[in-house]
Amino acid sequence: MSQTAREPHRHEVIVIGAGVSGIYQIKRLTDLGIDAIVLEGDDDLGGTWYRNRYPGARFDSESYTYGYSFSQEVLDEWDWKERFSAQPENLRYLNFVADKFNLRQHMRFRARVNAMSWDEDAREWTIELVSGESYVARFVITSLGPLSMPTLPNYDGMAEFNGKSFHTYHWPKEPIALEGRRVGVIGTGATGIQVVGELADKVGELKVFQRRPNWSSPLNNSPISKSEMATIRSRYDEIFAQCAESPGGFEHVPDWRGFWNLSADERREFWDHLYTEPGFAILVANFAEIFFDEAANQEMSEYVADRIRQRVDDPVLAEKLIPRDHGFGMQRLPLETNYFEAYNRDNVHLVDLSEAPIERITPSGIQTTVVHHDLDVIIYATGFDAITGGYDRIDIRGVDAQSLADRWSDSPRTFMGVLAHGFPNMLMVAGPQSVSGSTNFPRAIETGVDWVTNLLAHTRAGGCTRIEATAEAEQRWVDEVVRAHERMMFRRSKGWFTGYNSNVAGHHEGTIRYQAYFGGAPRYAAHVAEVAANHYPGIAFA
Ligand code: NA7
Repeated sequence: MSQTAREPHRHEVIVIGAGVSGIYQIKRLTDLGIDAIVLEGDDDLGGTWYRNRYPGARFDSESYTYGYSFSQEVLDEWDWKERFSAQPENLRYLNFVADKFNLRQHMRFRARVNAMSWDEDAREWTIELVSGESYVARFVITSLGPLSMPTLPNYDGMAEFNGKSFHTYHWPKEPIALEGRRVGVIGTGATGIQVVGELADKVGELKVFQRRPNWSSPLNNSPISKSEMATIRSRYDEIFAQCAESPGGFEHVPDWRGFWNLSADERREFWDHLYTEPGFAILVANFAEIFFDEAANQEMSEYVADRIRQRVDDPVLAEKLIPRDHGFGMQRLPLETNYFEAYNRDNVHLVDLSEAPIERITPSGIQTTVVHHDLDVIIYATGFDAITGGYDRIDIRGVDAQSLADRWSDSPRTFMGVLAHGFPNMLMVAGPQSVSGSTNFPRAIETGVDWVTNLLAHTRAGGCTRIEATAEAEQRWVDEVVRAHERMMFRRSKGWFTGYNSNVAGHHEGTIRYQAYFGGAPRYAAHVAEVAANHYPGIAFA
């Protein structure tokens, strides 16, 4: 039926975002027979895995710990083919899950939400799309994704570049001819490091524009054979139980022997082993002291620096690739495949922006303060307005038309990352100050979706039509988030974990935003479970 401006579409629940969390959320809601739909801005489902099509995009989490755990059928039927599966396969997986449960029928694509406002009298949200269409719902569940708002630098001349240029998040769907081309990559975060490792031997010339080096260690990916997959399948219960016990939501668990109980030689021997282990083992199966004890962290950093020196032929270049302003694991650790070896190739060059910053983009390349780099393609791997960016781009107005973006301008404030005082009936999955930004994402979102669904069921069963976190409960959670954050050494580092982004006003160095909960997934899960078991203290039902 066509819609006029006076006839909004009505549903009891509207979910915003058809990524990893939105897919599971709509499954849970429709299983309960709730009238719910998903509004998705893109033209298909998949969120992060729909968007990030850049070469080298793949999981840093073991594939079988990233997949959903909620359906035995999915676990039985889906075979992971690589330990760290790549974007095309990950998108196929999400489509497989959505199609298996016929979830597409509940999704509206090209439905980008522009604004939403709370009507206190009606106890409803009105949601306006960019297209002008509108929806009304009793409850809104935001599953916006923590990394869905890409940010570009603001260099003069960016629009005048004659070649192709794009942010990695907007990598085009159609194939790009890169063979023989002169390609520039700006940014050396997790994304830039994946791109460089993948493209080094596929392009004519690759110039990597590095403002600050990042610590990075090997991903150690490998294929998963049929028989290995069968073993994994038989161990799923154990694997997910292990993830639930690990602070990061991974199957790797910290080593509790005690950093200082071992000799320096024993520690090095252990790290030699971890360096060849898959994924985040080197971070999360390491001694916990490296996150809290400066001396422990320094020794670990020196170990990884030596590894970089061993892998990069040119000793001067190797030193430029070693971070000096933060220790190992103090920002989100990128995992790499042949990243450091790429610099041993004749066609790959590091452009150290700390020596000569970018002055402007020209029609034919990048001008630094000392030299012009001729380029055919510029890849912006410049990161995201993380965790709160997806919220800030929607004009969200709560009680008395207060703006969520204004309320969060210094730092987000939430009750367990799920509710915000002053914004009734808005439930966040993977929201700010939950653990989803700080741990293995799907493990945390399954906790989040289940919790939100149970809260909704509880609210409906009690005949209530309005829920809101109290100001006191929100403040208590913010205090807990700050406490957990202040314990971590990385509180001083410049990365998206602490809300730093030089391209976003108010997110610059020196401003700490308490974006995520760093108390660990088990503590978070226990906390939210306790709140539910005690009939939701801190939430006002009406
Ligand atoms: P990140 O980790 O935020 O990295 C962004 C990179 O881009 C980082 O190296 C930045 O340097 C660099 N950057 C940003 N702006 C500029 C400008 N203006 N000039 C030069 N360099 C710049 O984003 P990623 O996409 O790599 O990773 C995000 C997450 O996605 C990742 O953690 C995974 O969870 C998936 P800086 O360090 O700020 O000096």
